[in-house]
Amino acid sequence: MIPEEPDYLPMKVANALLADGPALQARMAEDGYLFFRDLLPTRVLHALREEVTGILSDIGWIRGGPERLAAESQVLPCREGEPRYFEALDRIQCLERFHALAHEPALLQLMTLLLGEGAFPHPLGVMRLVFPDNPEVTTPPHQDYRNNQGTPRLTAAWIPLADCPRHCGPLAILPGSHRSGVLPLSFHLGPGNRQAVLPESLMHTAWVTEDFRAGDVLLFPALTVHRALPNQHPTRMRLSVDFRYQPAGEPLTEQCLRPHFARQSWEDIYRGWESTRLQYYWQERDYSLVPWDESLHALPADHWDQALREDMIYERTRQRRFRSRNRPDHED
Ligand SMILES: O=C(O)CCC(=O)C(=O)O
Ligand SMILES: [Fe+2]
Repeated sequence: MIPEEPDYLPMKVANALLADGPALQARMAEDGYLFFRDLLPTRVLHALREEVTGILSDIGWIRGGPERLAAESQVLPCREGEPRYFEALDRIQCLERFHALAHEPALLQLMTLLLGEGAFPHPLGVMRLVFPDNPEVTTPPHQDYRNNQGTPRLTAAWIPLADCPRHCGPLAILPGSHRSGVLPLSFHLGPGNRQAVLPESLMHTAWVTEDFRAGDVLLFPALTVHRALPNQHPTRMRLSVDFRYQPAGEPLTEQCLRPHFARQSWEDIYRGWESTRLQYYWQERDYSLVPWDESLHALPADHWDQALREDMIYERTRQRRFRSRNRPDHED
């Protein structure tokens, strides 16, 4: 079922706090997010988008030629984790520019102010390839803590690779939700297959979002509830990345040191790289390894029936929508 969309308020812009560590920390502690305009150079994002859209047009997902950067989808939408998704993701995962973006000086400086000297990104970086017309699998409300574990001070940076106004499906935040502890889980078809069950106290809090522009960055810690808006653009995919940073000396789980979905080794990924500077950098960093706690990630057993049912409905609905959209008489 596609849930109704809540109303969204604008985010607070944190650029005025940029050089002030204590002020950044205080705002993060208060609101559970920090939103910055124009933090990253657009040429860096553009260069990565060129490479990602090159791969997507190569495998036929989007139109090639002069319109390639617009990432206009021309195939049946799919979702993270399906075999077809990995045709794209396995190749994108090897891009040096993708992993290098987590180490952009402006991001590292900001994370050092916020999390302290020695803060570092996990090598696990996530590329999101979000189709239009695929609302059932829009990222649901969730906290990252259950998926990553380790330190709750783990802080995500969400970065679109081009302008991402509201109708293109950017991220939204539930301000103050980081103070509600680790919330229960229920099944959802979207990325991670899990959503947070919100307590009554958060039901009436207003969500915040923005018309994101290329260069904007959103930060939030592992207990903040966040979600995506559905991508309602008629044709364009939403392409974004998210990286996670942690303070020096705190715990992390082994999976955060592997590539997303762990389908390749770092050796495979590094094969075509020009520089070795960012390879295996975390081995010199200060952290402790803690075991993965499956109970933090487990769904209630009876949710799997619902999962199967929703999956079947999704399969039929997306096919039907795609066929009707691509009828010769369809106008949009
Ligand atoms: O981009 C999305 O849809 C999800 C992003 C997300 O959940 C995150 O960055 O933690
Ligand atoms: Fe998340």
